[in-house]
Amino acid sequence: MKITIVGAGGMGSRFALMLHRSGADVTLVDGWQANVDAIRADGLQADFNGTPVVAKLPIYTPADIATSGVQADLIIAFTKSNQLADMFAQIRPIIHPDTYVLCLLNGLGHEDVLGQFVARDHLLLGITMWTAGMTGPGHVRLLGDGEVELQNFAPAGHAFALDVVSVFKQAGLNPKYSPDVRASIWRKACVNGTLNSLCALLDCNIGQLGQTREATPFLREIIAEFATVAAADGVTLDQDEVCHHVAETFTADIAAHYPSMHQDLVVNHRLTEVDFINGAVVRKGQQHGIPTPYNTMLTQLIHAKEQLVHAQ
Ligand code: NAD
Ligand code: AOT
Repeated sequence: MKITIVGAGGMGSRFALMLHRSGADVTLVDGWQANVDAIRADGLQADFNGTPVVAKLPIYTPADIATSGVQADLIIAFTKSNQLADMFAQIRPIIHPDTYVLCLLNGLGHEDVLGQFVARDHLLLGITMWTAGMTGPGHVRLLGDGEVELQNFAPAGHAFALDVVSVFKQAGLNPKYSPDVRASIWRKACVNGTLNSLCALLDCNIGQLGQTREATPFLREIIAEFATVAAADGVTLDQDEVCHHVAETFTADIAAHYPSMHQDLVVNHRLTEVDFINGAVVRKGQQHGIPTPYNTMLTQLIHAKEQLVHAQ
């Protein structure tokens, strides 16, 4: 299976490295010129659980890929949410009728964006509990374990989704075929809707958030709003189970992780994905007449902080 990963940031690099080490044919596409230049010059450099690893991988800019002759059986999307539409508009020339696209971004509603570029029966959706962080152009830190849940968006994609599960298993990515990927996506959105925005606002990692007295009440209120809106969207979430799932991270290996929204806003002064996480719940709540005061305030606070740090 020829795989092209679009978005060679922390997560795209993790998946590229792990797939490459298992023998898969992997090509990268990235829009950050300094990152492309660094990977071309010195390879992708990773701190892989404490071991320095270098992988020589082909990498193209979105403008170059159209004329590169690169063929992909599978394109894995790993941009940030706010980069997805623009990236896919640029790489459209490499999406052929038999190309599948797998979206593993955090957040809600990406199928609407990708549906403009790929047929429903060639779209796969999923989530991942792996983590990653960039430490500079061409450099990533990859710690701990994780897993992937994925499913074909339409029945015709079933066999290919199983092939992807098998390729990911070979790479040690701990994949599972999800029987209900919309529920998987909402459940993961609850992880990000609590940990990402709170850690970015409080400037702390997951473990430090968990040590505050407010952490559990915050989780309950935010997740209750997610669950009410999800139900109106046709997805049932078990609130107690999801609260437990999120709270487990407070004392797990992942406790030292600074969520990607913290990396964006606090460390790199970049615009965040909040409109696709808490903000998406606010918008969907409005459509269904469901009040979402916690998610509204979190979205507003993140946007205010984006302005204060002049995020771009
Ligand atoms: P990322 O920010 O590391 O990379 C995304 C894109 O932004 C890449 O094209 C990258 O080159 C570019 N970029 C990164 N830093 C930049 C900088 N300083 N200046 C200019 N461009 C820069 O994104 P990610 O963390 O890999 O996340 C991709 C998706 O995966 C997101 O939807 C995210 O929420 C999700 N996710 C992330 C993690 C995590 O631990 N990082 C875990 C699970 C899911
Ligand atoms: C995360 N982190 O999803 C992953 O940083 O965006 C992120 C992210 C798995 C479990 C807990 C947090």
